[in-house]
Amino acid sequence: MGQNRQMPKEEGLDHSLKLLKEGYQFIINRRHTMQSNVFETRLLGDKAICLSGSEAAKIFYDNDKFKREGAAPKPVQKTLFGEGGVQGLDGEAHKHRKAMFMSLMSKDDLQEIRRLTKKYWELAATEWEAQKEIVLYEEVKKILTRVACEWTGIPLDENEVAHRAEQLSDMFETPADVSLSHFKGWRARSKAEDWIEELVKEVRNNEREVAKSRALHAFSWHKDHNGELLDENIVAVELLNLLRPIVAISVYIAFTALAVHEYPEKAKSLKGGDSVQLQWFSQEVRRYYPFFPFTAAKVKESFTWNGYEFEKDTLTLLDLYGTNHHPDDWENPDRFEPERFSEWDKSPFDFIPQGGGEFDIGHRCAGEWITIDVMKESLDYLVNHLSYTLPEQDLSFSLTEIPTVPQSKVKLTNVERII
Ligand code: HEM
Ligand code: MYR
Repeated sequence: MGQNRQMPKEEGLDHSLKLLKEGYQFIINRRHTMQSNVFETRLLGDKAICLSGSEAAKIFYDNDKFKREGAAPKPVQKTLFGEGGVQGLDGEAHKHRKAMFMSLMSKDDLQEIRRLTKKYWELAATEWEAQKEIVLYEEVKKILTRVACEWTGIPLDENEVAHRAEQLSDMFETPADVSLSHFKGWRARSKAEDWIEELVKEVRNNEREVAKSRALHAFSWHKDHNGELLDENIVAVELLNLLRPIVAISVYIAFTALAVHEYPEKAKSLKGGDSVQLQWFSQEVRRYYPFFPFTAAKVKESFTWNGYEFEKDTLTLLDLYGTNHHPDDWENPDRFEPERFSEWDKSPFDFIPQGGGEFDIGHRCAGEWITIDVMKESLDYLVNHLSYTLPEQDLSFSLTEIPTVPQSKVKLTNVERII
């Protein structure tokens, strides 16, 4: 046992506004100036600890050291996560609820979502052929809204697609917004919860038929670890924990199209649709481009690590983007090199765009396999089933806005299907 050390510390009353202003670079900037993967700052009026890199991630995902109850800030709960969902549970309650999600991730479920992804790309592309220009990010949100609803068993009228796509994306586009548009996210969540709750009621009253294999059925009839049906609102929150993030894959798909454009030499290997090449390219998109910036937990019981004291209840952030770019974990982290995944050892702690650790007993993203499959299917469609031109546009993306997409949202012209 070594001696206790003083944790590097950023002085000052509160740095929440700086976090919102510096975005993806907030933790990286301080890691550099303090030369430390662990430091203390002040957020939301309280002491907070920031962690980066795979060694620190191992600690963060130790269930004896960290808990999730009360960790997500209110604005994030009111827009992105919802209240009472799996993200804020611990122990047995979490394990049981997480199993409800993971039961939908079988081989057949994944094959079904790939089938739907291909089907709705094909449908959309047919329409794009008649249009002068499309905005890919906005179009893909609609494709994935159709995919998400059909995959979960949620009915969706043709004339409802654009509205629901906007509602579901307002929930992930606004959580870190300080302007009025943050409230678009609140409103969207409240309306969307009403929409889904109504469907859950209908299922429970036998007024709506839904296949047993679909999430709407599974979640509506799921019993918690005490053998009770979930509250209707909680079922709605959890169904939205499927719908919203499936639509959010559109951010990665916008970056995928950008990567194909920016790294044409690397994209050559994708011609022919080899699954391994599609996998490495998609993994590198998830590592290289910014999306989910950091995740949050609270210290469960006070402990000491590497001589630093972690005091009970301290808010702790793990830098996901920064870990994916950490020079201790990655060679030339700021180069886009899909082939690096040929040698990756599948560590659960260094490549963590959707969180790290374990799926079943930890908070690692339940939809990581879906994300990868939907990205691969979309990448294959872009590269091998479409031809298009990228007109003059601003494809730069900000590292200070959370979340971020290319400025122009990726405009395409002359879209044609390759049949
Ligand atoms: C949790 C990112 C897609 C469902 C998470 C976490 C992150 C994340 C960072 C939290 C990890 C942690 O706190 O340790 C992403 C990103 C996605 C994505 C960047 C890309 C669009 C999906 C999809 C689904 C999904 C497609 C479902 C279909 C969930 C659920 C949790 C979660 C249910 C909570 C898990 C838990 O608390 O145990 N995701 N996710 N996500 N994600 Fe995703
Ligand atoms: C999802 O919808 O769950 C997937 C992607 C959402 C990314 C949204 C980025 C904003 C995250 C805010 C920080 C949360 C800290 C606990």
